[in-house]
Amino acid sequence: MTSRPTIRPELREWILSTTHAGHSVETVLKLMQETGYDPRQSRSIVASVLNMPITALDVHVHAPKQPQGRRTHHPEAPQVAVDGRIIDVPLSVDSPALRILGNLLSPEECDALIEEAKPRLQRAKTVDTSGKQQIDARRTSEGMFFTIGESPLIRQVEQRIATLLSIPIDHGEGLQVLHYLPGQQYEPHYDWFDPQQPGFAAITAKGGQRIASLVMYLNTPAAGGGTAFPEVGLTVTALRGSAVYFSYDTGDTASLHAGLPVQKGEKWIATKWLRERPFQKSL
Ligand SMILES: O=C(O)CCC(=O)C(=O)O
Repeated sequence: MTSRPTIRPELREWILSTTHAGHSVETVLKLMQETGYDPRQSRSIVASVLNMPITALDVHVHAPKQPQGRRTHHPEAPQVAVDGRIIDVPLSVDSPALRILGNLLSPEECDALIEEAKPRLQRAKTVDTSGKQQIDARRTSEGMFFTIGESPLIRQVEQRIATLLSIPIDHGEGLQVLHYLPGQQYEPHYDWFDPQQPGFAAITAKGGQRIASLVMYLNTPAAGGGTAFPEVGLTVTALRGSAVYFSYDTGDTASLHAGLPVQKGEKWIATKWLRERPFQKSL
């Protein structure tokens, strides 16, 4: 059994504010050693303050620095022809790089995605700090994941996204469909994985970091249910067949977003998260 080190409140505060400001655990340990802490003592203090096992620090300190992988291409023209469809781009934001995409899916594709998803819905989960899926009060919808290329419809949608954003299909996680009823929501969050979390290495071992998200609206809720970007001051209206695409770097706080509570009716979305490296084994 290891005893917990005694930590001065100012040191605890400094470690928390330094890591929350985006500095790595490695930097914190280096700075502590420069001011006289011995390496073992500083490791044990940092692990205790960040509430992580000492061994998890090795993930941060000794992990080989991965070169940044592939990025998505942001649609720039007001209209983009993909797969025989004209996709409208009525609104662009620079930070985060965000595009509203009109007419991305046909009404028939939206309805078919809902029907394929319905029998497999379960309470939606989030990824906890160790990389495990968990029930989370911040996310009260029901959801399910398709596997890549699972059906002709899924293949068609995945190919359209890959062409539109110039990113191979194998960089995508399986399409997730979510269903929200009145009062259900997804509280503000980031889609990128936090490198300070102990589960970061495990979550990103396959595919690397998330680099972009595409939220596609499969129906139009009677009231509420938009996607809010509080740092931008933007709420995207959920309209059947349209989507919001946004891309981000690790630590990009401008990409904070939330699924607002549905006030009346229901809301169906399909979300595609994209990784910097191939995420799928084979297609
Ligand atoms: O429901 C929404 O509008 C947003 C969904 C979302 O943020 C997500 O799935 O990551």
